[in-house]
Amino acid sequence: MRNNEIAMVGVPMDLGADRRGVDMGPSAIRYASVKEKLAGLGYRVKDLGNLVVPTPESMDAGENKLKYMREITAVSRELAETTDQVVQSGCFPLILGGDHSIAIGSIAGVARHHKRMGVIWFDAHGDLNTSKTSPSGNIHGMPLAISLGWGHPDLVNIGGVSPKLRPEDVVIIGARQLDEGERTLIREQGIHVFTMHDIDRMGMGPVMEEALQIVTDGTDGVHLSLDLDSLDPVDAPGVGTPVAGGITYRESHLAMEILAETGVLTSAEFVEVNPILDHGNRTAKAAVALIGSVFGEKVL
Ligand code: 5AB
Ligand code: MN
Ligand code: MN
Ligand code: MN
Repeated sequence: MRNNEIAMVGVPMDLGADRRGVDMGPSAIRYASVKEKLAGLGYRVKDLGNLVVPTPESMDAGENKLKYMREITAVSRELAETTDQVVQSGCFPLILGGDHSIAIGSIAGVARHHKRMGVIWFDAHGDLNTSKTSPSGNIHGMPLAISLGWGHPDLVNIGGVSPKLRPEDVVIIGARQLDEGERTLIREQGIHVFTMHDIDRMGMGPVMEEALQIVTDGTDGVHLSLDLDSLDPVDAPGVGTPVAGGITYRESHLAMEILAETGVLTSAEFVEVNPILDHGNRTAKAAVALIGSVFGEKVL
């Protein structure tokens, strides 16, 4: 990151998920003072505003197995160009979602600047479905598979050649609800997953140390993709697909603080904040607190 500069871009995307409301995530995160938080830490923040995302009510969802694929492809291409330009300009890309399908575009854009990129994926879910395995047809359940090169050709080829990532460079943290097809893929491809069980047994500190070793081994960049549903719904109720028994507020902060200490991150996104389902903007506030920690905020 040159001159401590962060470029922030909002993607009010909800075409990848069943519930409306996650399109307001970027606004909620801004309203929770993300810019002020980062400025207070000494960063220069450029807010590039939001990309334009079509409104679902104004369109037909298209094929039921890949809902709104055409529109998601178009927005993802634009996001790939945006994140690419942000990196080119020497700024750190911070992407605010929006449903998790936006990771397709952000990863495609930043991956152009790395020979091999690691990814840390905080999520209750695997996001490793394809149209064949998806129980919902919702593309927000597919972005990690797509970045790994598995899925519809139009999606995997967004913003450059596929695959963007290798399975051995990816770590999922916080998983507690996987579909059958995702489990098979994880086993067959040897994707590293730290489930809630692993976090309970090992503790978040050791989990992060192992995760960091995996994503930095042989790579020249690390992207953080944090789905707020990785947190326990008590701390992050404003998400479309909550799953009980998640990462605690403290554990999530420890994870971000460890990432900050190592300084390996080259890009980050915070997704799935849904203000309609939230209580008092708690989830967006949690996102901003985590953003503070991952950019180096400390008590002392
Ligand atoms: B999220 C589910 N696996 O594919 C599917 O919030 C849920 O980005 C996906 O992690 C959740 O529909 C997607 C059942
Ligand atoms: Mn997700
Ligand atoms: Mn999720
Ligand atoms: Mn490796």
